[in-house]
Amino acid sequence: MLHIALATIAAAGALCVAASGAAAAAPAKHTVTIADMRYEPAVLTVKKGDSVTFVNKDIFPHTATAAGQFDSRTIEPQRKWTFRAMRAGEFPYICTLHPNMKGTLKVE
Ligand SMILES: [Cu+2]
Repeated sequence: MLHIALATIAAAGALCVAASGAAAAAPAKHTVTIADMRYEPAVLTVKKGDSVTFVNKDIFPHTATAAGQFDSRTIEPQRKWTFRAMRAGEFPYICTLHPNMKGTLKVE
């Protein structure tokens, strides 16, 4: 009887640890809004594994392009593009259609 009780407590404890560990590691979702020819926020810091969605609310097509790192290709107005930041670093990006549009993604 005592043996069963101890086993139950141990199992409950293990479950607790697993649940809190999973919560801490859960990737976050971030949004960069594109409007009026700008990225908002222009500088975004995320954790490795997080996902970033670029939402084009402008009336023009845009891209979010960091050469050799990530490239949304054309995001039409009212469309979005999501990618997962798997590499740590600081990635300046531009819109290839309007190269004066600049943003930076920092991945920790
Ligand atoms: Cu653009």
